[in-house]
Amino acid sequence: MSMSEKIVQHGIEMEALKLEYNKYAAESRAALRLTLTRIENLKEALEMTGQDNPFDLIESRIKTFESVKGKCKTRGYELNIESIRENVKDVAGIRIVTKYIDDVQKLVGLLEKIPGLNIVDKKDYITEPKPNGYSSIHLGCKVEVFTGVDGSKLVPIEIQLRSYSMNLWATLEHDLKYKNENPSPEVTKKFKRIAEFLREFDEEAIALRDYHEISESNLESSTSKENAETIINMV
Ligand code: 0O2
Repeated sequence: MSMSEKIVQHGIEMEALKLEYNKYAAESRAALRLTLTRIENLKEALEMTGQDNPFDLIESRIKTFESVKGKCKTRGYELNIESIRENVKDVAGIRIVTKYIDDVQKLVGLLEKIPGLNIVDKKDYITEPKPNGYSSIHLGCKVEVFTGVDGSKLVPIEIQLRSYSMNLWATLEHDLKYKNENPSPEVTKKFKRIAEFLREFDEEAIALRDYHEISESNLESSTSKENAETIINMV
């Protein structure tokens, strides 16, 4: 086969794979919709309690074909639909961002209770951040989707949970990696330092929140004590 024939053949194969991927992406979208509804229901139920809500931001996306191809290439996975189904577990992805770092664990505990979410894998990069400083919790789930044509299927979906500051770090680092695949060691070192600094910031934020909550409850109890004393004096 000549070089130009090979290029044409490759183009035809990629078009065929893209069509298969689009079908798979539709199943992933269905899994994403079901899961988002369950998460929104949980968020609303928590809001009804009137207590501080651990959810701050909920985002979702379906990986583009280009991004899946890139992941297969960098990870050395074969480029066919069976391999994508088997290896790329984050075609459907949800990201939950919390204000405080300890809200992440609270939410994981609640998500674990959602029936039908089927958490099959948990990667805790908060307890053990990646060497570059990346910090989040990734939950690998298998969501049952009924497709009229093929019956029911278990479709993988990844839920990422992280604090505000971890989200800021990951967004900037992702952006930089996108612009420059091989950042210099100096840049990598700086990102690691920023990650450490943000970890301290997260700990301080919890301390401030708890200090504020304790002062508020002291104030409330002293106010109610004063109120009670005023009422007794009036009697
Ligand atoms: P996008 O644009 O978000 O789709 P594995 O078992 O290793 O395959 P793992 O550990 O869950 O799975 O992580 P994986 O597959 O490397 O990355 C999944 C997603 O987590 C990434 O998707 C990122 O969103 C996020 N992520 C993981 N590691 C890093 C990191 O070092 N920096 C940043 N900024 N994000 C990270 P994509 O496909 O990279 O991007």
